[in-house]
Amino acid sequence: MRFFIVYDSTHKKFKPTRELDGTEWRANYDIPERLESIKETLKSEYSNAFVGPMEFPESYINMTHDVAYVEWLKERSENLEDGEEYFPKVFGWYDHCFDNGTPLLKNIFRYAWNAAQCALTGAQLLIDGADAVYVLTRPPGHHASATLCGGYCYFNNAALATEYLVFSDNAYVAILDLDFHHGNGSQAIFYERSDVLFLSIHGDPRYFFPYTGYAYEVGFGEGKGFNHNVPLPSGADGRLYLKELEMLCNTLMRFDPDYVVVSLGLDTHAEDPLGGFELTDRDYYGIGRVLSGLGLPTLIVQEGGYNPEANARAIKEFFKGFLK
Ligand code: SP5
Ligand code: ZN
Repeated sequence: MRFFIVYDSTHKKFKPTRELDGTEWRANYDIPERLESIKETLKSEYSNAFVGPMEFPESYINMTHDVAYVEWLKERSENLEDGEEYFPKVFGWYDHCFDNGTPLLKNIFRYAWNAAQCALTGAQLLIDGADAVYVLTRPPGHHASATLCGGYCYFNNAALATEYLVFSDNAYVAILDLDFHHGNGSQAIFYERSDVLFLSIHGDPRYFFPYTGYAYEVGFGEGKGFNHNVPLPSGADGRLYLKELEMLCNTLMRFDPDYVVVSLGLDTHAEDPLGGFELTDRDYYGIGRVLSGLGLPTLIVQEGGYNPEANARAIKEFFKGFLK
């Protein structure tokens, strides 16, 4: 198995401090430690698999993001003061953001682009013949759409990697989104496309952020039938989750993709502070087994997961299963 882990330490300098949850300010959950704990665990088992990111032209961002959105992000990125946190205006069209948890900081463009380049690197390694690549990066991406940041996401890392595979290799790609939260950005980007299949298991949109991902969202136009949402009730355990995952994987195999891009959130873990599922460490072994059973070149992109210790245990089990 040709397996790589793409990691870059630049993310450690990206430190949002707070977010507005309803009407309360609280500490921002997207902290460097949530990735560093994973890195430490994987370094001890798979240190030879680690590689750094390659460089890509900035224009590649426009494979998924509108020019005006990128310019907006860049302008603030350059003009904010050190330590300043700008919370975009969420209502109307003044800013490009859909929540109050995604502050702009100085150099945010650089951090977001760095994460995206890690994902593009993973895609390139797959094109070059790797069997599997894990992109260990933050900020995450699956909530970001062509024109909006939100949910801690600025550029959609998984969507950019997907577009890169489609354009460079004339490929059909299935995105399997396993973060606790619905990948509303990824869904929106590919909603009218039949060359990219979007599949997602997530918390019930009636109660959980980002309040999208109903089963009736099935795609539009050309893309009708190429979008599958599986919302699960809060408290869903590994038994239910793995059963639903296996069914979704049958749908995936019928699409017969050239590549699979997994948006892997570890916020499905019972000990996660934001997610509402009850998965245990051992369940990630099962998820790893199911994904390796697909037998397809796979790009695994890190998304959420906000308990550093639980993240480390979950990822260890995941790769034990996946690389078995
Ligand atoms: C990538 C990712 O996992 N992003 C998750 C963003 C979650 N944003 C927090 C939403 C907070 C919802 N608060 C509900 C009120 C309950 N007190
Ligand atoms: Zn999440």
